[in-house]
Amino acid sequence: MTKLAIMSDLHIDVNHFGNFELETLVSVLKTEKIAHLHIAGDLSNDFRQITRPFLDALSQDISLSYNLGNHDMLGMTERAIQTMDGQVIDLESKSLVHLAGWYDYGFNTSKTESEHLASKNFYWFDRKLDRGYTDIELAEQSLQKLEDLLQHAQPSTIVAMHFVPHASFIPVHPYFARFSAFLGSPKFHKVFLKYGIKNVVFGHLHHKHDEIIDGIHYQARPLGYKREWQMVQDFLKLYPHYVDGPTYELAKRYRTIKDLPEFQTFYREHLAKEFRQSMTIFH
Ligand SMILES: [Mn+2]
Repeated sequence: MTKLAIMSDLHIDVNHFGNFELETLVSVLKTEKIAHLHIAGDLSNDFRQITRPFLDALSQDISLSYNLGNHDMLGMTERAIQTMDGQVIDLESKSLVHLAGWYDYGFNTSKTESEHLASKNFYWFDRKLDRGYTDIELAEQSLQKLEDLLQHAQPSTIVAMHFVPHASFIPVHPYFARFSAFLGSPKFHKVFLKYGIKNVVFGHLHHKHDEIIDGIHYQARPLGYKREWQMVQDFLKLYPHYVDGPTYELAKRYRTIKDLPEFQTFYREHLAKEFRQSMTIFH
């Protein structure tokens, strides 16, 4: 039996990961007796300079794998992305299939492809990526890759991916609706059904999800940015007088407390818990 933990969206550059964060993560993995850690994308915006040294350090203590997220692809050639994308890992009693995934605008059918592309090129992070194919083509390639990887899948096969595989997880709030086209594709769910997959873990959204759809157990426990962390909410419950303005302004709320000595102490005491809550564990 190989105990597997899946995490995603660590964003170690924005979240300023240093030795304390690395050591705390290793200690949580040891406490939980995790034999293999998989990271389902978005480690940082700089794979070579920031992510690689982190993975090298982490792999001293734990068996490790990862798939790319959109942030990891910044500055990468399409050839490097394709080479790294899509693997099957044998973990004794189960296997892990992992890939990045992509989007085909299928979560927002209210606009044309060219309208979606115009929005993307105006504000979306992925406008900085140079992949050389249309999003529709990239999603098709990813779905084909998934089918190839699932040829020998067992019911015990676990799939990890970065992008969102079902419309059920797409936020309906109007503020988020404009991003929905770039979050994933509903076609991934159909492939999982075709191959009898029972467990899928994804990331990208920075919202936690745990839901069974058509017999497929979908789980997402992304770490996300510090301003989104559970400990920020917990801290503000304990010190409500620091709540300044509407609580949905996450960035402002976090800026108010981040340098307080009380929060610094709270951070060190609660980081292990935050990491533990951001792991999906399979026994
Ligand atoms: Mn992402």
